[in-house]
Amino acid sequence: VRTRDRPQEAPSLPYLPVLGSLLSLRSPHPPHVLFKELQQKYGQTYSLKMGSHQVIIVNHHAHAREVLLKRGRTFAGRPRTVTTDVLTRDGKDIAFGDYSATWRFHRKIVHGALCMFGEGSASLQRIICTEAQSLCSTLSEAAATGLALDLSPELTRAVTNVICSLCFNSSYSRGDPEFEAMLRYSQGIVDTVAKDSLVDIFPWLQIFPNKDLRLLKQCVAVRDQLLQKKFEEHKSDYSDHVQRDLLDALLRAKRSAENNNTAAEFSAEAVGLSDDHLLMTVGDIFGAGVETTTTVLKWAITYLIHYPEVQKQIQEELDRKVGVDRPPQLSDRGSLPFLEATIREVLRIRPVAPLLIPHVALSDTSLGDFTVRKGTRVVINLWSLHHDEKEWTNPDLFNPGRFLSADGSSLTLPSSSYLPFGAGLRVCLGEALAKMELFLFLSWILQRFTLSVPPSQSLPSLEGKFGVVLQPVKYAVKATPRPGCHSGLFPANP
Ligand code: HEM
Ligand code: PLO
Repeated sequence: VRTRDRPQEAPSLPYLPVLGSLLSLRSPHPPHVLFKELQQKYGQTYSLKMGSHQVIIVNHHAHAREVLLKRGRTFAGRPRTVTTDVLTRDGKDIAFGDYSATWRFHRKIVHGALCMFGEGSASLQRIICTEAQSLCSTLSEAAATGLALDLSPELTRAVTNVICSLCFNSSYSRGDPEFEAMLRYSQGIVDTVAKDSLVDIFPWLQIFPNKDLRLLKQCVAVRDQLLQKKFEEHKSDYSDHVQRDLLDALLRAKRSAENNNTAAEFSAEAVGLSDDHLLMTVGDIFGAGVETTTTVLKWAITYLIHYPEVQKQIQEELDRKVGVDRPPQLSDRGSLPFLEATIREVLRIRPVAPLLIPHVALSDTSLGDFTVRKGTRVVINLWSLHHDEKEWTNPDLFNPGRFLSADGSSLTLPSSSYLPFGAGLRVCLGEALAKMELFLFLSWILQRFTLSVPPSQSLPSLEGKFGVVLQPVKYAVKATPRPGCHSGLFPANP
């Protein structure tokens, strides 16, 4: 027997019983950076143990594509962890729920509901532009008083109101106590859920007092109360004839399952339309809808402050193609390649989910030449893909031009080592929505303002804080109105 025909195990980090590879994972760097560095010693694809769980780390796009696309179905599972079980009532949601008929069904309902607001109808554009208008008014007020402003709550409210319209047909005004509570609980969840915390490695540790787990449970309780309230309101004025939002779409699916199938095995419960499932799905979309897009907007602004020449180039493109007499609209997307390239570059250099969400092998399989046993967790290190020196020149340099043709007139994809939204069966459900929001919010802001930090303040850190999403740090931004652009110049809606 020739050795190279024998199935191989992926190279493994050392591990101990119970502890797994924990001792090799102690590092001052966040996990995505450490996993990128470990390639030098173990190769692009290697394995390690988290407690008793076998984990494969993938750092190259060829293997990433094999996991997500070629063997997408085999790798479509999700692990159960202590923290995500707390958040999702044991995986009754889409993102952290295992591969199942229920998961597929919920994805379909959400997809349908998002399409209802889709690009075809003008309604999504109208919702986003209303929020962009309100955001710009806040920036104007701050500018008039000469104040620098922490943009984070303002951007979060704008983005929250878009997803709130889609999920619950409602929105928040500035200072709304429910919104303030949402900001607090959501940050608590981002800081603790799926964190590389010991509870996820040693489930038995949850019997010991654990500060993070306690905080997570408190925050989830507050979130659940909010979701429950929206749910009760929707149930009480639900009608089969109007579908106002995602929650109505979910309620309609539940009613129709209940009406059509009286047999127990087809009950709403059995097909995954229990109240818990509905709440967790809408909780996912609400949570994902807020935290991801807000984070990208914050990164975009942070980079534009660091690279004023990029900001200026976007503004010149806007002046040329849109002018100052009307606000930008989705139909301008094709004529603003430099802005689109900047959005792509932000998503490359600071991926929202640098390790995606872990996948799980649903049966014995392989990855390249390596054997993979059923139940193995697979972590795609998007950070490595997006910072691969063989694929990107100066990967740590922020350079939107890399996504443009030589004459700058059209968009390109210079490398296939780029998957900001994942791919395959588990691809992000909100990609189209997120791209519309990023385009409209950034174009509205940059048409009217130049962003900088006050002279007394140093530039914001580009390092970011690793959690379930990679967030930039907090800092105050000075928005200077651009000559010729007044926030009240044109009506909110194109
Ligand atoms: C999953 C990125 C915005 C809903 C994901 C994944 C990534 C991602 C990398 C994981 C894919 C995997 O595990 O293989 C992003 C980025 C966004 C964004 C970069 C913003 C720029 C949104 C928005 C929504 C959303 C606005 C809601 C409408 C979801 C859901 C999943 C997901 C539900 C789980 C899919 C599943 O497991 O089946 N996203 N996302 N995302 N995203 Fe997004
Ligand atoms: C964000 C905090 C919310 O309070 C709850 C929530 C729900 C869905 C999660 C989201 C959080 C973080 C980003 C996630 C999203 C599902 C898909 C998305 C993980 C935890 C990404 C980027 O994969």
